[in-house]
Amino acid sequence: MERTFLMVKPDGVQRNLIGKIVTRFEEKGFQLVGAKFIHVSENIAEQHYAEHKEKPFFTELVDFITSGPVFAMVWQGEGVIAKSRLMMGKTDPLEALPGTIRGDFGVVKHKNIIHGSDGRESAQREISLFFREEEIVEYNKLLDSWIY
Ligand code: 3AN
Repeated sequence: MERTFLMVKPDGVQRNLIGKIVTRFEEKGFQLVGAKFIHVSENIAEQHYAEHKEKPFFTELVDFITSGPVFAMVWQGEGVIAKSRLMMGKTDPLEALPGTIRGDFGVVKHKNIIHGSDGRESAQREISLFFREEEIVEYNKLLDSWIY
């Protein structure tokens, strides 16, 4: 089953949005298989945002993601990578549609509430950057038989 890495960023945590965000993915029918509440180190932040190393906002990105605790998660389900990107909305919360997480809760691009992997390769990379194999919980949900 497909998996993705989602993270409520420091602004989402400060604004008490963890519960609302988790609820959206639960209600959609995706399964939470990993979660941790952590302070991201500078080293992990730089690896996480490696693809943006040359961008002018790289330092800002690293400073922001390390500025307070984040809620890191692994979610599982059919099509979870693409669907969670749709549920998050566009990078710029002012362009993100109402009904999406960024569209409903965010205002500016650098404080856009949530991160989600943008493809299979990044999902795998980000999950293994933040989680050890044994921190991912395999379990059957009876509810699944009503979804699939
Ligand atoms: P997404 O998070 O939607 O995948 P990316 O990967 O293009 O977007 O950007 C990573 C993060 O960098 C975004 N979540 C956003 O917080 C930040 N970011 C992107 N573009 C800008 C920008 N022009 N100025 C400041 N921060 C930006």
